[in-house]
Amino acid sequence: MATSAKVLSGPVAQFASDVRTGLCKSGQKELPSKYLYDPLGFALFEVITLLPEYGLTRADERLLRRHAKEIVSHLPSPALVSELGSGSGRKTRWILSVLCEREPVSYYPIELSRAALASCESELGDVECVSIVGVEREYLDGLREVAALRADGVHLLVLFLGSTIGNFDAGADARFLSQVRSVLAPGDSLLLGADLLKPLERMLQAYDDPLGVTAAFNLNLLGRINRELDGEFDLRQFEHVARFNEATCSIEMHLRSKTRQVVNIRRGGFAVTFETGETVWTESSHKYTRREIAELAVACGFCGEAQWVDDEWPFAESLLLAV
Ligand code: AVJ
Repeated sequence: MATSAKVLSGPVAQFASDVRTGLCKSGQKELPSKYLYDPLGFALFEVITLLPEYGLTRADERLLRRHAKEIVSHLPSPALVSELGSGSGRKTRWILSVLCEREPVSYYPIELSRAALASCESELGDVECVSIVGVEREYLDGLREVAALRADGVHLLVLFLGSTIGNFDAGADARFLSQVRSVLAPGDSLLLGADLLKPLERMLQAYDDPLGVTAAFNLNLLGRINRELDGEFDLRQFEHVARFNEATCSIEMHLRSKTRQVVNIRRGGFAVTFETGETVWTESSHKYTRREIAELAVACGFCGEAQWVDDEWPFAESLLLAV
């Protein structure tokens, strides 16, 4: 009789396979940043957005609040709204409530994090005339699903806020935006939030805050492996590192092994050796220039309709039209 090995399926199997691929690579070990957002990671990210050193989310929200009327004035009516990675949904309130002054709005947040979808539904549930339909899918799959629901003559507005675009590897941001474009019809719009290049110290502080919240957010990825894959990481044997990569113009987060250690990931059926000082790269956050955003848009089949930049924290909100 065969021994009954535990068979993994669905999202846990995918997680196990991505962790194995990333940690068993020769050279720089890595883990995909999308896995930072389990319920604990999502809650820690929400705290990050409150940190004085991390101005990104507040700048994004300020721009949307201050310019919601003007942004909406560029959009044809009726419009359907979808958001790639809604997070808590707090920033989106301003656009939705202005749109609602014209017509009832359907809003489709697309999120892999169930905790984020639940938060979004309760955060925005009180905005009158908005019906919220959460889509628990990868961004592009979700967007194709939403686009297929759209009736003739309805404008599609896609929100991609918070500089999540910056988390793609170099070149992958353009590939992703081109794929988004291919789901849209000419005249549809994309509101893109992107964090801008700023003085080095300011960028580093934002990703290595003195309270250690970002460190906890980063280390939680190992905690998640322990919880979901029965891993045996001792979180105290790793430390958070934030550094600026000049070549890619990105802040990178890494987890550095304090000692030489072998870690067993039991449900994955493998073990990983870490050398003293070796790091696992967990996130890149690219910092854009305004010119770069404009060029990216054109290369991906959009034209720039308007752009707003925050004066306290360099961050740009760009309204792009599909051509
Ligand atoms: C909001 C996903 C873009 O890269 O700034 C915050 C997440 N990472 N602190 C970012 C994050 C570390 C973040 N995004």
